[in-house]
Amino acid sequence: MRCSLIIALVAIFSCLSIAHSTDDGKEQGFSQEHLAELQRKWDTDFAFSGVSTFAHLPHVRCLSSPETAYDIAIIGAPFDTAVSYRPGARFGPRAIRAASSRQSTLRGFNTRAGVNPYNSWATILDCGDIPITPFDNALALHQMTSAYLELGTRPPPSTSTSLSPSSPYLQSSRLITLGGDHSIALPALRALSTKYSQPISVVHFDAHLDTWHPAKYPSAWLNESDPSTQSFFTHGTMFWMAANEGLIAAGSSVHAGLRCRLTDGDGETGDHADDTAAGWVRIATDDIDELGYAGIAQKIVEQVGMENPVYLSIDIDTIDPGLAPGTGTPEPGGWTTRELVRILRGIEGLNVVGADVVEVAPSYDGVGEQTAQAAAQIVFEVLSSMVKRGIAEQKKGGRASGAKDEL
Ligand SMILES: [Mn+2]
Repeated sequence: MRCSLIIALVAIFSCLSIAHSTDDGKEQGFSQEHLAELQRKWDTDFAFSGVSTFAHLPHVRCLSSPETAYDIAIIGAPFDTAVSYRPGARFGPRAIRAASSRQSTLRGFNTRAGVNPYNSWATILDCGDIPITPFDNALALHQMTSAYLELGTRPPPSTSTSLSPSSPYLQSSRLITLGGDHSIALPALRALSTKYSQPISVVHFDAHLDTWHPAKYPSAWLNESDPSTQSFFTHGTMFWMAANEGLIAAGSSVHAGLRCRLTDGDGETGDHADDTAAGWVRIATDDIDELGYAGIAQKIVEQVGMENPVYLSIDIDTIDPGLAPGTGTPEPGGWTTRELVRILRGIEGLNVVGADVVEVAPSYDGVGEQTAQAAAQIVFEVLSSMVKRGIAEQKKGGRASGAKDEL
């Protein structure tokens, strides 16, 4: 018995030893030259090859790999059971990833921003998707909140070195979520307000308010005989819930791109009154005709300020459905993709601590995947802004160690 136990232990340790040495090709007899040659020839992808991650970024299941550190993580939230009209945004993350395939380190320089976000100081990973139940929205909300807390509070790589950056911006990791319906913004804000111990300014691009009281939806069954408030959590009410929970910084949060119909007029008792009471400022889609894209960007920056922590939440339905039809609640008469991109460039200096691109529902998209491509472009612009602000913070004296280039 004892002898066989020893043999078994020896066998286990032998296996561990082999597994370890396989990680290090040198011990297996592979020369450094050979390994370098393999890397040079094969460790690359064309736009159309490879397993689909955002922009061919390395994929790690970060939620179950607590040792994984990053400055910026792409995370999918494939959730769409809180929608009021067309479902399908659970397939948004995979569609956006596929549409991002022409983005890579190799040709990633953003001429509008003057930066290549994939070849900079930042470690950027695709952390895969949050596994979210489609059967129970209370559990789904709990799962998403837990995931955002786990991923959003993880220290970036540079903070574990002796040359830890002095800039608070560089000391913090940040997430960009691929939605998913818009309700995913509630768990994101819960996590961010916990992380920063304060309400978060929200810059919300959307055709819709999303601050609707739950009773603004058919709610006759919501009475004392049915005390459940589960139906409160929807993709049109999550900012109402967030405001009630004190998660949103009143007076420094903005909607932009609005053109939705309202429940009961624009007066003191209407949807806008509820919205104003929660501290929001509204910029309509049509304001671009008077203000131009630069004027809209300026109005957002003036409202939010450059230092407040900002959650940037971008509903793809901000863009006209002629250009981005693959979405849950399309509203004709929106901005062009170029106009939205230029507005995003105009607000690039904000202190964005988290972001999402939501409501991409590929089953309604065109054969050219134009909606998913617009979403991938928007993620690229947001990434560029996050990296560009990091470069500015480094120049102010908070330089992170291990920076790959000066740009
Ligand atoms: Mn919307």
